[in-house]
Amino acid sequence: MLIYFCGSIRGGRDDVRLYERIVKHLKAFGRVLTEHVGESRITEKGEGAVLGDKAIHDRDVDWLNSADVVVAEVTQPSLGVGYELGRAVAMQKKILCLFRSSSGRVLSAMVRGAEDGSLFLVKEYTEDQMEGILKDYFSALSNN
Ligand code: 6IA
Repeated sequence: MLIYFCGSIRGGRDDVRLYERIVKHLKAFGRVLTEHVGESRITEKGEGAVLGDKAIHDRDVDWLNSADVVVAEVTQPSLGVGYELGRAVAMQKKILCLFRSSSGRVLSAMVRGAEDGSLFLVKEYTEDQMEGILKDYFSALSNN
């Protein structure tokens, strides 16, 4: 199982510790292609960048193409995550979006409204529910 995890980078790194925890749990279900999203050494300022933007884009789109599942933490708004989700929908990938309403934010209608009850799911959660939500999602996948 190849898992593509999306989380904000230049959109802001407020949730990087949570991304790191999500990536850690995702590793129980498959190989995470985008582990760097949860690495705190990668900042929105560009520290830790080794590739140019075109190389990052092209590599990420290739990874997205190869992924079996896309998991996105969408609480921190990010153009890149929105773009990845749009591309993933066009590729008919299985997508799980995770949103924390405790943030006080209201999720974009273009993400919330993409929910279709099968391929594209949006789950509201609190941090302590994350592990259980991932377990339920991946065990439902393996039963299909
Ligand atoms: O617009 P954003 O930067 O918030 O977009 C974040 C999303 O785009 C993530 O889910 C990543 O998969 C992807 N992405 C954006 N930037 C990068 C990147 N390096 N490396 C890999 N994936 C990326 C940029 C690093 C630079 C800021 C140091």
